[in-house]
Amino acid sequence: MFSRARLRDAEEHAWPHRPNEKDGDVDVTHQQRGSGGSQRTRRRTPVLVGLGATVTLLLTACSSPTPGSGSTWDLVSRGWLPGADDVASINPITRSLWVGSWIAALAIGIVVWGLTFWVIVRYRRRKGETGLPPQLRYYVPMEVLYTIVPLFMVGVLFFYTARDQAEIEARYPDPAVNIEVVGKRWAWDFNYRDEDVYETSAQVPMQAGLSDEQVEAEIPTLYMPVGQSAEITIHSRDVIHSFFVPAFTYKKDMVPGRTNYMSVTPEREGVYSGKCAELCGEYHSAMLFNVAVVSQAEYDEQMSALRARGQTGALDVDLGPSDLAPNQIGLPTGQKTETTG
Ligand SMILES: [Cu+2]
Repeated sequence: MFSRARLRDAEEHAWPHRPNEKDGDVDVTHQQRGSGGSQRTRRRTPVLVGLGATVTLLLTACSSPTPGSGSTWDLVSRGWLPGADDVASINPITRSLWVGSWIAALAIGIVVWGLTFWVIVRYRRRKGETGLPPQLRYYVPMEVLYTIVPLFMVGVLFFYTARDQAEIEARYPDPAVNIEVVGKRWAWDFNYRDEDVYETSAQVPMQAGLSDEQVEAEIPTLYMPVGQSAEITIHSRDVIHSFFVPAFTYKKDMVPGRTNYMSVTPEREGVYSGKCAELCGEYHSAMLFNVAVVSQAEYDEQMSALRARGQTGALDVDLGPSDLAPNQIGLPTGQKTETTG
C-alpha cells in the first residue's frame, strides 16, 4: 500500500500543478475543510445507519436455510451449491473449487467495498465546497498495482481451475462400465456397450399438456451401478446438446461429429434428474432424463429387461430420423403423443 505522504506527493506533482496552500494560493475547494464539526457528525449518522442495515441484511440472509437442503452449516460450507458431496466422485472437486472461488471473491469484495465506503465518506463534498477536487492525470505506482493485482488474481483462479479440470477430465484407464449417451432433438439414447443392450426414448410430449408425474413416467432412465467407475461416451445426432446431471456437479457438451467423455463413479444410490443444458431448439426444455444409481443386482436386472425387450446391440450415432422406429425418434412428427411405449 502507499503511504499518505506518497499520495500527497503524487498529487502535488500531478500535472497541471495543483495550487498549493503553502504558496498562499489556497485551493477554494478546501476552504471549508475542518470547520463545522457538528455538521460532520450529523452527516455521518445516515452512513452508519446504512452500513448497519446492510450488515443486518447480510447476517439475516446467512441464517435462513433453503428448505430441505440440510443444515444451515452444511449449506454455508457448500456455498449453497446444490446436491451433496457423496453422489459422485466429481462432487468434492467441484465443491472445493466453488467454495474457494467464493472465498476469494468475497475477500476481494470486502477490500473493494471497504475502500469504496472509505473513499465515499473520507472524500465526500463538505458544505460550502465548490468546483472539482484536485484532478490526477496519472499515478504510475497505483496503475502498476491495479494491473498486477488483477493479473495475479486471474492467475490464481486459473491455476486451481486448470488443476481441478485436469483431475475431472482424466479418463479412467480401465472403467468398469462403458455407457454411450446419444443426444437427439429432443430425447436420449443410452447404449450399454458392455452388455450390448440399449435404451431409447422419444420426444416427451410436454406440449400435450401432461402432468409433471406423467412426464416423469415417460422420460428415459439411465442406469448406473453404484461404486463402479463409468466412462460415459457422449455424442449428438443433430445439433449441440449438453449432458447435464446436476447431482454430479458437472456437464459436458454433446457436439455432432465429436466424441466427448465423462469419467464418473456414482457413489450413492438414488434417482437423479438429468437434462439437456444447451439450448437446442423448440422442445429443449422437454429434453429430460433420469439417472438411477442402483445396486449391481438391480443394474443386471435392468440390463436383462432391455435384452428381453429385444433392445440388443446399439443405436448408432449416425442414424437419422428415417432410420429409427417411431419410438426412437426424438423429433416430434405427426401424432407424437402415440410414439412412446
Ligand atoms: Cu438438447
